[in-house]
Amino acid sequence: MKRILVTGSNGQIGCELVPYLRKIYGADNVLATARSKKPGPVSEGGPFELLEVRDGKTFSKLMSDYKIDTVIHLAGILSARGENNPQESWDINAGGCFTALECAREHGAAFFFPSSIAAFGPSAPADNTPQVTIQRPTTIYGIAKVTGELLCDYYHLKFGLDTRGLRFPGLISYEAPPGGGTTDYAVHIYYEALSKGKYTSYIAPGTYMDMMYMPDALEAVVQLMEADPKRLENRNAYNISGMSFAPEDIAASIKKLIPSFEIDYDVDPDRQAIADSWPNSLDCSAAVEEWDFSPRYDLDSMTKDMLEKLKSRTQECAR
Ligand code: AKB
Repeated sequence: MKRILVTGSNGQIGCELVPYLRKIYGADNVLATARSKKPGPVSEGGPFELLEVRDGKTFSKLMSDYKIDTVIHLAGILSARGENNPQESWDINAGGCFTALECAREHGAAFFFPSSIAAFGPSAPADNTPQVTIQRPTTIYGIAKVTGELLCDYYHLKFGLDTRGLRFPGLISYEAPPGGGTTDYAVHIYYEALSKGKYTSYIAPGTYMDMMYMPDALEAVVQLMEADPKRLENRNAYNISGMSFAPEDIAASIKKLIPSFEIDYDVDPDRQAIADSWPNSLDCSAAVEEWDFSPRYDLDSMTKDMLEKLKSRTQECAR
């Protein structure tokens, strides 16, 4: 990766990945793109251009203008929001991925695809879900993710494109909140632990999902993109996870540091149905064997860091 274009740069991953990549590869070598310009490090810390991911003409021109050799395609609509407008979700998620792959092919660029635990459905084994298994998701978001994975395989086989991807679990971060996901509760809970001392979970107790702290996710993207291509057997996307927990586990972890913290439940049937269709925990051995995936954070170390970072941000804002 020498000259990188990132789509969806204002999103939960993009707003942290762009500054992270700029630190490693140099600010001028990371072009952030998004549908709108927001003040902050993404648009002000290096080159920024407006880009709607289905606009192949502008996409291709930006790739020429900036001599791009790697596309990190993050733009997309998350799972729960996707169910409110499946047509739009398909159009942006599957259509945007196809356009981005075509531009990468045209310019001979490497391509990163963010798949998800949503690429599995209720018929996949729920525990220790294998890297290669049945993938019949029941959300439009998951269907677009499987499509993206298959397209990555296809472009690699047919055109020799250097495609690489990760099946992201729920990502927990403090820089920008996620929007419209099923795993978002695991971010909101930290904000409300500090602001209200309690949290009402829309996900039921006993619902296990894979999760990961953002610093591990950022490191995984770079590690995978820099991995020796000869070692990579999977060109669609790799299972990755930092931990698997249910709402009562994250509440117990917060309680160790905020003893008065309380959780209760008001389950949202729509998001619960999505969560129930996803794996409880992924088998990440292919990522470990093929590119040395090794996340650093477990639930308690993540909780400690999240609460510290959120607290210091609140104090800074109050000053
Ligand atoms: C979502 O909940 O939609 C995302 C995901 C797991 O892909 N966080």
